[in-house]
Amino acid sequence: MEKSKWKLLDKINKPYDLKSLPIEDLNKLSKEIRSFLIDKVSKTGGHLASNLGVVELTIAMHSVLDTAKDRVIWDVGHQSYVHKILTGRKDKFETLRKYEGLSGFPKTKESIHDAFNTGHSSTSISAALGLAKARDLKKEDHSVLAVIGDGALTGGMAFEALNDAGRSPNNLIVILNDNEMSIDRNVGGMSSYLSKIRTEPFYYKVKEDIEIILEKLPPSIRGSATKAIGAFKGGLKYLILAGVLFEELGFKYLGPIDGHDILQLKDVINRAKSVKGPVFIHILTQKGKGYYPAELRPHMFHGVSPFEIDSGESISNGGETYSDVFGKELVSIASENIGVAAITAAMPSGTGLSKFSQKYPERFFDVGIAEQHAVTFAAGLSMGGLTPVFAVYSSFLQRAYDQVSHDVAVQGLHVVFAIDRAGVVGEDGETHQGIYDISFMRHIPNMTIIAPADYTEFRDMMHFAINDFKGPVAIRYPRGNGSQMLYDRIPVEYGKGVLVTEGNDVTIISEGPMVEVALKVCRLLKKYGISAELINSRFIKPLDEDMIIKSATKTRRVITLEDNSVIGGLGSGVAECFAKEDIINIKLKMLGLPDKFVEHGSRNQIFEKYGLTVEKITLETLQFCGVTIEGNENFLEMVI
Ligand SMILES: Cc1ncc(C[n+]2csc(CCOP(=O)(O)OP(=O)(O)O)c2C)c(N)n1
Repeated sequence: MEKSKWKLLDKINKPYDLKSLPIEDLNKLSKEIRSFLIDKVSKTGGHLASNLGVVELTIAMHSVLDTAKDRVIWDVGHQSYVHKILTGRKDKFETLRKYEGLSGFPKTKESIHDAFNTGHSSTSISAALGLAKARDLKKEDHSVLAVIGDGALTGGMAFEALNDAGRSPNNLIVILNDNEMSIDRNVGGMSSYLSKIRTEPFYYKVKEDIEIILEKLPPSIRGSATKAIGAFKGGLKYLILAGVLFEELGFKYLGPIDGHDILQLKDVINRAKSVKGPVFIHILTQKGKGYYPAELRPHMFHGVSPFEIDSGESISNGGETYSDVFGKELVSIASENIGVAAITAAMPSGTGLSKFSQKYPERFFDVGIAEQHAVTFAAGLSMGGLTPVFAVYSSFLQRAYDQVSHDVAVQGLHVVFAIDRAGVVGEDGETHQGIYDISFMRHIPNMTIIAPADYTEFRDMMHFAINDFKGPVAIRYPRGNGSQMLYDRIPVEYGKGVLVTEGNDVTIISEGPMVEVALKVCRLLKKYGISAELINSRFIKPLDEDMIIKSATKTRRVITLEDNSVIGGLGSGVAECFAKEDIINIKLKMLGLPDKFVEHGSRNQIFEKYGLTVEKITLETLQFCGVTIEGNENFLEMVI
């Protein structure tokens, strides 16, 4: 058997094993954990840089807490790998983010050490306050901590929670992990404020010194001295600034602390545990620490696919993605249309907007992790005469449902929602699936929703949505790659679908990337003597009802195929159309994602599980058309 490289780590099977380790060993352990993380994540892919930055913090927390009882909420949760390693899950690390393997985020179902599921940003302080209130009402006795990054602190929910928690009497510890980075460089006034504190780190020291002096004074004069110095400290904090904002909100501010010094971290967490009421610990860390390529380019190692350890280079060259096509085309459109503005909520590289940000910095807006603000801000830009394009991942747009409806759609404003990562996302799993956007956008009055089947259609749709159309419009497109062109180019026309293939036995109505799948299904069906009519809906709202009804009344059998939840999706739209037009005697089958939170795994595995592969859809369609096949399990071999 190969000898393990991680001698100390091998002995850590539960957090308790840390308690007896001297500081030298804890420091050695942090090195081993970094090497373990780099080794494993280079194979599985995942969130590397953020985890490298919290190694000492996580070791310190587990040295002074008992997370089987004490509750720690990791904001976003992408930085919880070290926590997973130290809480008995290191042997399963090869399965990280894989189908039926460890999740890349905290999951209460996975371990008693995971206190609350996370995935979307800025929820930790709210959840922690809830847990602290519940603890106190039930007269229980344990600590509650929220660990939040400076990026996540830009989200509105974090401010709402600080505002509420600060005036609460409940013991609660918020640890701000400040590495000056969101995925890309952090932005905004709060970020500048934190930078100022970074450069003036002596306030904590001064406060500490005063407290030590007070403790040493004889009891007879301690009271009046404390009062006098309290007034002085009040002035001092304004003078020196550090943490005054958090103190004014009602927190006791401790910091800034070197987030890579385990002894200091243990000390400050222990101190915070003894404070009554809410405490705010501000620690300074380096994202990507200990792995040179990640230190150099932390944004590239925020979320990575498998990579070569020596060079840091990605192993797979994924080719051009939908986000790449979007980014390039937007730059091109903006060169002619000077009213186009691009908005991101802290994801310039992920959404493909980096080039736009360099070329048109005055028309580019990174608003922080603030999807709600981004949408209403876009509404303002639109009202002011610009054409805003908000590029956002499908699952994060969920945050801004009310703003889409109340601020954009009610006023019929021309805002373009570029919904990236729509459909099944894969390894990030249930919190990140983009399988609900059709459902939560479709019923909003005034909203138009389109989805391209290939890159050519995507570019044409972007021109349509930005230059030709006026009103709220969403273009949804998937993660990863697509095809350049599936069929001859047909201009995009409002409300018009495309009849891709003609047939008589069954109508397949599909959207976005599922059109390519459906095309393959149609070819297979032909081998079984079934002639299928394929409609690319293009417009999910409004549907091309004329085309759909004409085809359905011919074939009398309709299958809808989408990479959205079947509830409220394209299929629902088709069913509503039949109901509205009083079309009867049509068999309708809806294929898509089920009514559940879809787990993590590769996209192919998820499609396989939920019956959305070419083979499974073909089989389903054959049965739907009354064609029975002997020995279904050998179907794949039979058709190839
Ligand atoms: C609502 C929402 N929007 C966007 C994201 C994508 N996202 C994941 S982590 C991250 C940056 C977090 O930065 P920070 O909190 O500072 O943590 P760090 O990775 O720097 O440790 C972003 C934007 C998300 N998870 N949730």
